[in-house]
Amino acid sequence: MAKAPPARAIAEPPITNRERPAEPKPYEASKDELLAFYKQMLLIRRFEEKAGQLYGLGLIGGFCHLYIGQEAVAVGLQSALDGETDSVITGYRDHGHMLAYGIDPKVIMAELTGRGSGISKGKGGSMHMFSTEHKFYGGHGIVGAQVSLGTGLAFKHKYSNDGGICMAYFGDGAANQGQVYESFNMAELWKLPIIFVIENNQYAMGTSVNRASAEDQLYRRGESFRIPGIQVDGMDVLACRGAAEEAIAWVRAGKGPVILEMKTYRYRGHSMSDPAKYRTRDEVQAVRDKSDPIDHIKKLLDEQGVTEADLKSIEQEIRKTVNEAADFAEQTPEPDVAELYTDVLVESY
Ligand SMILES: Cc1ncc(C[n+]2csc(CCOP(=O)(O)OP(=O)(O)O)c2C)c(N)n1
Ligand SMILES: [Mg+2]
Repeated sequence: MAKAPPARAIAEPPITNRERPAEPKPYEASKDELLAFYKQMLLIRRFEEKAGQLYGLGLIGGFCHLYIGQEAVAVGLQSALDGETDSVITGYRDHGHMLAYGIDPKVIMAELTGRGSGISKGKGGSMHMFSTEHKFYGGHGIVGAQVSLGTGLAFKHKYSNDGGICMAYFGDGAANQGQVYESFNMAELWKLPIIFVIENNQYAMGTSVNRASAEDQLYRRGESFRIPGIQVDGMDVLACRGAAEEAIAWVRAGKGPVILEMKTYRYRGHSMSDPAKYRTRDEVQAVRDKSDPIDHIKKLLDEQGVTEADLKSIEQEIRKTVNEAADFAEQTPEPDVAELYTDVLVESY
């Protein structure tokens, strides 16, 4: 019998032996920070509820994807970024990320209602909002496109040595796209300063992650590119912030990209026109009951001695802000007809 060939030399240690970011710990927030997280998350929730109502009234046209249930992700992660230098890019479910970056709810709501005072002059709508002033680069309707665009932003940060990093969000569905892996390869090869955030809300339109993904542990998706991945409880704002701290430390140190898989859930349909027949009401209710991100932070505030009355007055203040945004969005005029011809690329290229 032929002799078995000698075992192949292992030239490199397996990925588990390579250096990786430190295991994240839940962020130790002060009472004031907790209150700030609570306010931001509640603002997103109430804003999105109002957007849903305005859509129902026919005041918002086109697509509208709500972020309800996922608030802890954008708030926890973006609270750790440096708004002066870092950039953010996401897909079409973008209102929450803008609010978490401190962008005025009025101009976001006015964009939803297609008004000239909207952040994209009423010409972008829900999916196409930008604020270069805040280094918020959209708002993209093409699934996965923001991953390669975000890689370009990270390239820019490195090329101009401006100290910034990019946070590029995408969904569990987008995580199966080819351009994501081309971006992973380039990002690691060139050690680009980017955090790839997979918001795993369990569904891509009506398809559950387990039905569509051969590897449904999405934090492992960078293994063939040597990109470390961390799985995070995306319903816990302190876990999100803690993970952001470690990811940012790694990326800022020039060690290349990191993947954060945020395990989260969307309560509403994929968009406003989704009848959600692919899951039961009980499934949604069970998540709301057990792991709602806002209920969680309320409990933490209670432990810090924040009273029901304090929470009520925050709630009132936020409802007022949201109502003012809605009034503004209903009352300001639509863009001038001449605006049809502005901001359009007409040159040949
Ligand atoms: C390239 C491309 N393919 C398909 C679509 C249609 N589409 C819009 S959203 C979506 C699902 C994406 O799901 P996921 O990435 O999980 O993000 P989520 O909506 O859950 O935030 C699909 C297939 C699209 N917009 N772009
Ligand atoms: Mg999804």
